[in-house]
Amino acid sequence: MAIRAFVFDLDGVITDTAEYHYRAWKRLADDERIPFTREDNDALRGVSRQESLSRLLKGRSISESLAQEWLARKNAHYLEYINQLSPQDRLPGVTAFLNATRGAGLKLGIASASKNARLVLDRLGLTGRFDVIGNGHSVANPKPAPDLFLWVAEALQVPASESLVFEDAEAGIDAAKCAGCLTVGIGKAKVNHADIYLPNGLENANPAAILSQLEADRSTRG
Ligand code: B16
Ligand code: MG
Repeated sequence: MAIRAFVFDLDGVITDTAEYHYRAWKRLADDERIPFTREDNDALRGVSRQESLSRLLKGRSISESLAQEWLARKNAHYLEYINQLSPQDRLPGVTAFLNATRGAGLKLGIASASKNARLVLDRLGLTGRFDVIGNGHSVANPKPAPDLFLWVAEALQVPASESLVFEDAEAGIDAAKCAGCLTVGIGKAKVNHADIYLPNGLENANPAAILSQLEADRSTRG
């Protein structure tokens, strides 16, 4: 069984928008006098906007209409930041890695929890590089449910078991594994349960070496 598609998470893999999510949540939290730290923000990696608000509230309850107003306000702050993104905000190694992936004849997909994924990719000048873009609008159940990865695999017309997912969040690796995909964990979060772990992201990585490593691991396991 050969890998036929690479599927990339966006925030933390292709670009680092976590800082802008932090600033946007922090502005809302400060205005509403809710404590919110960078560590709190780290726990929101790959987590949907709605679930991020519940975690920020730490058990406190607010009305649905107030929740909607807060979510809209956070997103308005976030849009202010991401409207300033440019191709220079691609993470190191991303451009070369995507070119090499395409050169190797693989399909390319995005599976991001963000409802702003298309806008972010537009700003990075990367929208046209992907065959399929799955985002926060694509499915009802967010990561760690497998739904988004299954949706992207189906849209790519590649079985999930022949897709390799690149993710920086624990919830993302859990979701991809549950969908039956192979996984590459990126960065410092709890992603070392992935099939392959790349602590430094896509910088100096290459698709052929990753595919060889997967093949070698498979032969070792028999
Ligand atoms: P939005 P990813 C995720 O993107 C972020 O990591 C997470 O912090 C954010 O809450 C989520 O998207 C939703 O984003 O508010 O723009 O819809 O890592 O799945 O690409
Ligand atoms: Mg991510």
